[in-house]
Amino acid sequence: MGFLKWPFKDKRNQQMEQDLDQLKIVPDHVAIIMDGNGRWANKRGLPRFAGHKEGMDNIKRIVKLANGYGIKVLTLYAFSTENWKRPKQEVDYLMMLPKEFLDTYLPELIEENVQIKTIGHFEDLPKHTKQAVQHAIDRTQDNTGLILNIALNYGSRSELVETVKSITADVKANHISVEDINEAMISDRLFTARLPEPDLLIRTSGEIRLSNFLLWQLAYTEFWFTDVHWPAFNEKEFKQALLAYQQRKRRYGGLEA
Ligand code: V0D
Repeated sequence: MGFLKWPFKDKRNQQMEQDLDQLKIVPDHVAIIMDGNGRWANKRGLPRFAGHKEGMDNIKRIVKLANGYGIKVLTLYAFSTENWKRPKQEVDYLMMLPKEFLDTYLPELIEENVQIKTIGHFEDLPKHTKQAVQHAIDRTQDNTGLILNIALNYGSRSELVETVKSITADVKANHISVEDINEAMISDRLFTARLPEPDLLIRTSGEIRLSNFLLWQLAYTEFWFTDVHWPAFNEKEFKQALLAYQQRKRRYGGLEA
């Protein structure tokens, strides 16, 4: 396989492929802020929805790669609690994407043994969106491959507010005392309970911020930022992020904090 291609590959590229062939250190959980769909479209003179559609199709490609690398959980920030402030027609379009994605790709995801989950305020989504997503959750609940965890109507601060309310209610009802409150209790009441914490966070499209995504859960996570817009984030970009992750972990050696 190598001999046909090698004269055309530069050294750095070859090294990268070798490192990945011997990929020993793969993150269990990768979280991605899929930014830049609108900008990707603008740059091409296309309407924003065309960027969202291409971003949607890219999810399927990245899921397949992640599954192949042995990643166990892929958490994708698809819709934040802030996104309701966008123009109504854009929100309406976005809310059709889960059904469109699942109508197109659910059979393949089932074939690939993917399990679909969500985090976020699910109840406040439109009924048609909830129905399509709930069907996919039910249909894949016994799958044992990659967990595709989609953040839908997710906001980290409101998640923490709900957690504080839930713990306070248990204190008030004398189910627990203030002294019982600890980090594990908080983690167990977040949307991400029973999932490992993300090992690697990727944000596409150049912004260097968290935008209210997984604030508690990212405390020890490695970050990877790229200028590439989400619809253009491909196998090469993904490998680059995973390689950087592996190199950082190797450098820590046994000195993991
Ligand atoms: C738009 C780029 C797939 C980010 C990707 C409602 C913004 C495309 C889903 C999806 C969105 C959701 C649930 C599910 C399966 C797929 C999706 C939204 C936006 C928000 F079970 N793409 N996608 N959901 N975009």
